[in-house]
Amino acid sequence: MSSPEREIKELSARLDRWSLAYHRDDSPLASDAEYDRALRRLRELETAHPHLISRTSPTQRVGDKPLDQFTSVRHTLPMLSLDNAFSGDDLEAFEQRNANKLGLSVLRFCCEPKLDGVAMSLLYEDGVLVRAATRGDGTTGEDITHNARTMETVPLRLQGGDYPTMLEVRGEVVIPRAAFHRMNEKQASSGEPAFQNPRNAAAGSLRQLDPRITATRPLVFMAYSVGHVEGGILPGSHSETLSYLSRIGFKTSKLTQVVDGWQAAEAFVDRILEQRDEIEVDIDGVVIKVNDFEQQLALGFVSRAPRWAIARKFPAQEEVTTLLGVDFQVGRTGAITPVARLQPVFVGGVTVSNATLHNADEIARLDVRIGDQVIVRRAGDVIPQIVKALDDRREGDLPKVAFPQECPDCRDALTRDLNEAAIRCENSLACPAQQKGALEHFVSRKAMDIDGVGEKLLHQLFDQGLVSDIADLYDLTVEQLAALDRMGHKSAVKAIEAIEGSKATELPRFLYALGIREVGEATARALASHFVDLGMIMTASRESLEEVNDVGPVVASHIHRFFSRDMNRELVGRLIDAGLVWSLPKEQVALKAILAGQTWVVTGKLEAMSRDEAGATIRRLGGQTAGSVSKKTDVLLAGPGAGSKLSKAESLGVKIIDEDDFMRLLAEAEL
Ligand code: D41
Repeated sequence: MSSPEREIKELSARLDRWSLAYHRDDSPLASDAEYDRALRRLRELETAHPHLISRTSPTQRVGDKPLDQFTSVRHTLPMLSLDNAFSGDDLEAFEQRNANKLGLSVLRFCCEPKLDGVAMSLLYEDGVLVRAATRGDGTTGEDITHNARTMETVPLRLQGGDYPTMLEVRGEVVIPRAAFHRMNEKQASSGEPAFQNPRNAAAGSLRQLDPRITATRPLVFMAYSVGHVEGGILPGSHSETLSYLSRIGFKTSKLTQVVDGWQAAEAFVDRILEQRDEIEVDIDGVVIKVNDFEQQLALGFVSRAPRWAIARKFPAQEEVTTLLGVDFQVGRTGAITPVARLQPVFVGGVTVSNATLHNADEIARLDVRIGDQVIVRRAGDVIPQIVKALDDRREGDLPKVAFPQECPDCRDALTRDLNEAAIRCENSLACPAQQKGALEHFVSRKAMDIDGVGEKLLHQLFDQGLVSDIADLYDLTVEQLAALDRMGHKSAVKAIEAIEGSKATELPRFLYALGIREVGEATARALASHFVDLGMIMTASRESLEEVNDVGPVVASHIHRFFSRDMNRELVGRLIDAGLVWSLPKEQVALKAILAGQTWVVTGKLEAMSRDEAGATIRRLGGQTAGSVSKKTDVLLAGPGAGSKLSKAESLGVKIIDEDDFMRLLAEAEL
């Protein structure tokens, strides 16, 4: 073998291995830079020696020319559909039916999350991908080989040597929720219409004639079964088949479990349903399959669905309801948010009566009218959204949603910045809604954490003219509070004590509490550790603000503008005069920086301190904290009840410690 040929083979194999570790195992073996460097080297070699380019080379995933049209594909074995179950009772009946036929009493099931995506069939000849097809009507689908080739989770060549000469792998194409949101943000910023949900986005991405478009979409293929097989022997059960598929290079669900009896299957359903919001892809149920292939064969199928499998469906994440009206709320920073008032509807496991309409662009995009039937979606932890107005059901003329011309609270004129979707009230200093918003933010848990001064009390104080800005809080007396409606002497004392107690604080908290636009907790922390001193931040130029981690020109100008207003500088002065102090960051730096250079994530329930306190302690010891586990995480501090972060850390091989370990570490640091 010539030396370029050998190098090409070695590089291809290494890139395949790295790609599998990253995509299938969530456990990278190389940095992005290393991967890119190897891929670049491979491209160089292939450009110099074009006759050595293989169709299965990692470089051959993009660049195909667009098709003129799709061709249809007949599935050798039809792609069956699934019967539905909606309750534990349905599962009991499912088991009884099948157990009776087999002369057994209890069946062994393989349970797997039902991914809410688009089914795809992949055909491998001698281990090489030769064709990809959509499910279509189950008998005939469309050839989408050109698009499937662009997906990193679709192996161009199978791993290992023990595969049949002909192997059809079936599975679901999904888009993880986080990637879906990023994708929609990108669509919006380039003026393209947003996708309704991850499944529609996946379907639309697979249906492209131009594979260069598909290549930009964050599609993931997860295998769930084998179809046509020739010239080879496969394992004897479904669960073993899934392990086999993983071994030859496919991503499969890590949540799959083998159980005995329908009760255990229903318990699995409950567990998955509980984790639903944390699982990174949309799931619309659990598929329960008789695990043994001989039993499957004996059970057979009726019309288009196997008797041996059933989809236990979850409550829908999308429902239809009526738009009753739209309210306009003024946020803390003046942004006007339209909020849809809905006929209450049960969706994603909760009753929803409000949904966000985001902004004026979104209202225009949806072209929604008051009285319309609309599709509401609640998925993950996000605020319910309206994804579509069912205009074909609209009867007669319904009123359009009119965006207000003036602030619904202070009646000031509204403005819209160039390049910004939000329409705002710029009257921040005199708009009651914004003043109240600023007060609520100031006392909130992650800001000054003034327990005992809630929203209701703040509004009362504001409406009575006792408090108009955050510094006024520190002038309040027990007598003033006790004189308010529904306020006893005891709670008045408690509230004043809480206000007093908040005076000893930390600089990052204080900065965050000021409510500067775009300055969240992380930015506040970055500012505090960079500048150490508040005075330095207040007088910093835009350029020096931009030197702080993650502070770009926009955030820098918000900070600069905030502190250039006399009113705000005065406010800070009054707070300091009232006695606000923060532990000197210089002291903090003097703590042993035993965690310097480490990134920690905290999850689960802790006994001795809250997660936020644990995070603050980690940072005081020189460590960094992050909200989610990734390959950059060094340590996961996990208390009881830790969920997806723990399993992610385990799969990535991240060091995991419990609270006892953490307390020992603090003792060593003499904290
Ligand atoms: O996750 C899924 N969406 C999923 C779909 C799954 N995990 N397993 C499935 N198994 C089958 C059989 C039992 C017929 C092999 C399926 C589907 N079918 C399916 N997907 C679309 C229609 C049917």
